[in-house]
Amino acid sequence: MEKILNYINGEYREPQSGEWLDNYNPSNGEVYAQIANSNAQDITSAYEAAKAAFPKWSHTTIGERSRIMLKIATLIESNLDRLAEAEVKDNGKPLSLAKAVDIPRASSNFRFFANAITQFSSDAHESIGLNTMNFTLRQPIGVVGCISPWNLPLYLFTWKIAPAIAAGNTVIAKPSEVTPMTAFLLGEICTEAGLPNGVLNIVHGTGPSAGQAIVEHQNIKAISFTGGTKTGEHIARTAAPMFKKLSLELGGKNPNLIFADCDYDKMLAVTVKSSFANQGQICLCGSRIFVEKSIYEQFKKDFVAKVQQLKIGNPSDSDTNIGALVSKPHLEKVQSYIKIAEEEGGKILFGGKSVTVKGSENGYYLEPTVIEVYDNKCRVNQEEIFGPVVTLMPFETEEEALEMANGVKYGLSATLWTTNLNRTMRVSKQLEAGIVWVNTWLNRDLRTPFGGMKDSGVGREGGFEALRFFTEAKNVCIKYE
Ligand code: TXE
Repeated sequence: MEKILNYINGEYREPQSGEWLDNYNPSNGEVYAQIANSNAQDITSAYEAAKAAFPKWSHTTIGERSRIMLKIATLIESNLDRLAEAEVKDNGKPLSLAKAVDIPRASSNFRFFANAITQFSSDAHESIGLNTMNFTLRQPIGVVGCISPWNLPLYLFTWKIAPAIAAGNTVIAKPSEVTPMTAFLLGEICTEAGLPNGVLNIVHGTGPSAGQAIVEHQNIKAISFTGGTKTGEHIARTAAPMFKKLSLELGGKNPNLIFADCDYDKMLAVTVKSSFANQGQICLCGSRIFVEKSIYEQFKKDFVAKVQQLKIGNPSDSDTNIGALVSKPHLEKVQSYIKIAEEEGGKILFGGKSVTVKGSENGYYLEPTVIEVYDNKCRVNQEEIFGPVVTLMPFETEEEALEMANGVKYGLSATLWTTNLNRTMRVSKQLEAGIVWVNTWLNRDLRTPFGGMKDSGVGREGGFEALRFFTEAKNVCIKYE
């Protein structure tokens, strides 16, 4: 059986514990690989490699760093099929999605930051009349930790690694133990691209063991984490006494506000996507749909009709719209929320049941599920489900829509559908979310700040924000005569 090894100091190594974890293919429920179950000893080895690589890498010219990163981007592209197939096997997402989004985006993460670093600059402040000149140095932090989740495995893994190494840091990165395969393959690509040994070290294993060891390590001074809010809270508690820099991208319970004056057909098509893309397992999916009362009944009918047409199937089939959920425990978690919705008086308008796919009978498939709820305070509207489940509710006024949109502990993204410019401005300004999309969804320019408010996280990634996170600002103040 295939083994997923750690990539430390440019070479593949077995875990020091000698222990392995099962790697499941969610589309058929079978174990198909063994994952290194790493512990603090492996993190120490990775740290030693990263520490040794740091002086040279942090003094490598921007041009050279950029050149290597562009090569990694190109190699990801030329391995598109292999990486996409690996992602599908690990995650259960449709192959068409992995080919169109996940893998190309992983490549653009490297390409983008390879270019961004050539434009990154710092400030100078001349204290006029005082013969003093200040300038800001932006220096790499040293060895940094990147911890990523299972929903967009290579996409989010590279979203952290690329700015970290572009800025001159060396990295210890841990992908989710649920979807480690593409991170494992990235090691090979980095070696082929000529990334010096120790600049990127990829360690596999569970959160409480390998992940916790990264967060607890005294000399890893910055952690970039994407995952669940509970885990983020735990990481913050662990890291705070060591005064680490933290970037936390956590959960969401994103609202879709649909006004009667929107472009209806466009809204309908995009809302199906924003609800169910990647089986609803994207932190930016719109899981609460609020519709203006005058078009609510029409929307309900049209939305359910469109959702009915989505094809659930083996992720490798070209006509599959909805693949498998990532794991059995996750499927069970999502199903438990459908039960909660029924207990709370929600009305299942469509879906709600698990699906048996011919030839993949033991896979983790679930119907896309649409639930009408009557109170925004119900648990299915307050807690992150992170699956193919959305709720519908009508609203009468803009104020009511805003109150419901903001009436959750999360604040990651929001989508607004209207053609009224005044409303666009009013509502965008009042939404408690790090990202507001108007008449679009998941439209990403990598230069823009990305992150959430409230329990959705701390800090922003993307563009120069990420390069600022992965550097220390040092002011140099020169007095001259
Ligand atoms: O994520 P975890 P899980 C949400 C979603 C999901 C829930 C739990 O609601 O149902 O979180 O998912 C590592 N120290 N999101 O349990 O545990 C872990 O190994 C250091 C939203 O899978 O947060 C993995 O690499 N690291 C989300 C990563 O953290 C630790 C995406 C994320 O896993 C650790 C995924 C520890 N103590 C889930 N414990 C989003 N915002 O996109 C775990 N990890």
